[in-house]
Amino acid sequence: MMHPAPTELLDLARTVALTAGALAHRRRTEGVEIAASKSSPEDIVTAADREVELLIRGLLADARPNDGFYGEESDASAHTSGLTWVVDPIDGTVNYLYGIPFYAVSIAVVQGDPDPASWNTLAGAVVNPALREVFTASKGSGAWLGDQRLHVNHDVPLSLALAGTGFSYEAARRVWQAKVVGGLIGQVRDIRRIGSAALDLCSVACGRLDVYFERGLNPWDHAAGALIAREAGARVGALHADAEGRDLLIAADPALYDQFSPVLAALFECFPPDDGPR
Ligand code: LIP
Repeated sequence: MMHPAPTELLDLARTVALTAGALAHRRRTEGVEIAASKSSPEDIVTAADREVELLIRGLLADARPNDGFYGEESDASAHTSGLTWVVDPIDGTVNYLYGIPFYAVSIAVVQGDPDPASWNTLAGAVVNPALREVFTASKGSGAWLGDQRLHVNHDVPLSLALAGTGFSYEAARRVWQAKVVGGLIGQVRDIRRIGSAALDLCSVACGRLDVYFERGLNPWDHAAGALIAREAGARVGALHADAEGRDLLIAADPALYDQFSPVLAALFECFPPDDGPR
């Protein structure tokens, strides 16, 4: 089925993400209200998460009524056009709650179903409204921060790599993730926990991080950021030849990826996750 050029889809993603970012930022200044908790008491959703997703969903449906929608805070809807929008209205919700200026609106459009193992990501926008930063990419047209073209850091030895990662809303998994980080920290330059997978991936794209890895991400956390990292020259995936997904996501310059992934695999051997298959 014919679809618009990725650059055209990117214009829509960017416009909607900027509008949504402005609303999220305004609600932040007005005070954040926790609406509910989800998988655990730590896993909160704010009234703004829901309001921003509703706004995004409405704007996308007006512009492209036959596309599917797959968002963090509402029920999915199927496509008849072959395209699906994968949306995280506020990635970094805990940062948002605490007023830490590292949260983002993340919007991607994929060809096919919203499954990282099979989707073809055509365009993505990640907007950090607190820092007025707009990260974008469309397939084959590179990655950008505003109008600055992005490239990942090259020729970084593992021992000097600044590594980003994240922790789950499930306590048992956090304990396991901390063991892995404990085993890794002596083998890299240092670790950063930014609190938003979308911004972690954009940080790899713009060279603020050399490598990022996390286990347990949802498709909406990484859909746009993974394309932005890839278009900046990163390899994005899991261990071996696996595609990125809930089990694991790694993003880094290909040469660093090849140094990093065996180290992570060895740590997984040392500390087998106690929450099911890797
Ligand atoms: C967050 C991710 C982050 C992860 C958090 C959480 P949310 O997404 O972006 O990488 O460490 O546990 O999943 O819940 O803010 O959309």
